[in-house]
Amino acid sequence: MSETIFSKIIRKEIPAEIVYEDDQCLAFKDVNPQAPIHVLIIPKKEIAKVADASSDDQNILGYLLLKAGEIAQDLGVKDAFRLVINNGENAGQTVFHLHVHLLAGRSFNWPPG
Ligand code: DGP
Repeated sequence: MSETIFSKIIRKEIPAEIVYEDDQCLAFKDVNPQAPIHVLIIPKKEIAKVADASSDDQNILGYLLLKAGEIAQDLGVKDAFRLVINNGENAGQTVFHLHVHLLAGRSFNWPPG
């Protein structure tokens, strides 16, 4: 995959409001928040989208969800949050480095738009 702006955020070449980091993932505030809390959780490994993940990525995919739950707890929203992963342009993906949106702090509709 070609590199995205998220690789630059991982390397700290451009700033981001980081809320969590370890050797496998990074979580930072979305620059265009869609809810009072809107955090992106990304693998440090460059995977363009869910559909491009392989069986080698099984652990990191699960890890991102576990971390999402922990970050929600740290942010005080563990009882009500929404996780979104857009896969592909027609599903709303604009940055082709896999990311989990963690949204909280308002009510959400179902079905999603
Ligand atoms: P998606 O549409 O699912 O690909 O979401 C991409 C998100 O990434 C979008 O909500 C805006 C956010 N975003 C794009 N560029 C930057 C950036 O440079 N910094 C931060 N913090 N967020 C970004």
